[in-house]
Amino acid sequence: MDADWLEFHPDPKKPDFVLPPGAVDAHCHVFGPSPQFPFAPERKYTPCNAGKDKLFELRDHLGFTRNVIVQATCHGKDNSAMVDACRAGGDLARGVASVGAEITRDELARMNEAGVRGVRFNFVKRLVDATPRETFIEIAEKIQEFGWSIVVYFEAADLADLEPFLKQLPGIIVVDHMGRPDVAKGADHPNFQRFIQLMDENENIWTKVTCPERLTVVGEPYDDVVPFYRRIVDRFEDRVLWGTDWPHPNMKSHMPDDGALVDYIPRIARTREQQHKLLVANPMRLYWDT
Ligand code: 0GY
Repeated sequence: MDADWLEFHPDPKKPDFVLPPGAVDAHCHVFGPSPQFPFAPERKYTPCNAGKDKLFELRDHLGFTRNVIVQATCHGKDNSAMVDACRAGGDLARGVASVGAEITRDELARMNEAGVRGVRFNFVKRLVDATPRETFIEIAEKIQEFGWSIVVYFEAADLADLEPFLKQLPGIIVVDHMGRPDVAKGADHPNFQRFIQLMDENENIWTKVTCPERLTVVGEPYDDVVPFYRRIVDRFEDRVLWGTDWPHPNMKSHMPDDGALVDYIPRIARTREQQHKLLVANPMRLYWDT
């Protein structure tokens, strides 16, 4: 692994917040383990191993029932580790893949049968080399017959440029980590207001209210990110998802305790109804009822 790589928390606390029955960790990854699942030659980072057994152990420890395993860029378009984890998880796991335009219908069908229900389009320059938008459109068209959704990862400064493209995409679009707002600028900043407006005007756009540990400027317990999540959850409670982001790729400042992250949930989804939608109803509708 990279010399400055931070490994996931070895001993997360048991959360005080009791998750509702059937709760879904809708944003997590597996890394390897290599050499069984080698990392991609074109990767931008080399992580520690963090395989499915560890992920499922964490799921049970925290009190989740299900996982949505999102392909991590360190595995490029080789989805084997993620698909293997989905197969091992059975009906308790779903996946989101990274694919190229050359993907065939048979390959998509095989992944669908393993539990994959979406693709991820990544625009974060430190993670991937750029993909032409026409390629993403081609992929988006190919997945329609399977009813899959699309996860999009970008940073706040890129939203204005990406908006026309996002509006062009068919089906449900899920924006990772609220489009990574610049928390130092505050929730009233035009960039975050633009993101809210995008969700207001496009009912097919969902978001993950995830990763306070990445977005915070002041650090734990991430008080500065709370207003951002509340604005989104209060306004779009039927279009939000939550996940741990385990094993937390590329964290440099600190490694969060996953149990403490679960304890953060009632700060951002404040009623039992919001919590149920965020953790159960919404992810089930998107990833299991299709
Ligand atoms: C995340 C965030 C990151 C990495 C990846 O696939 C990935 O490598 O998603 C990041 O470095 O911000 O959502 O896990």
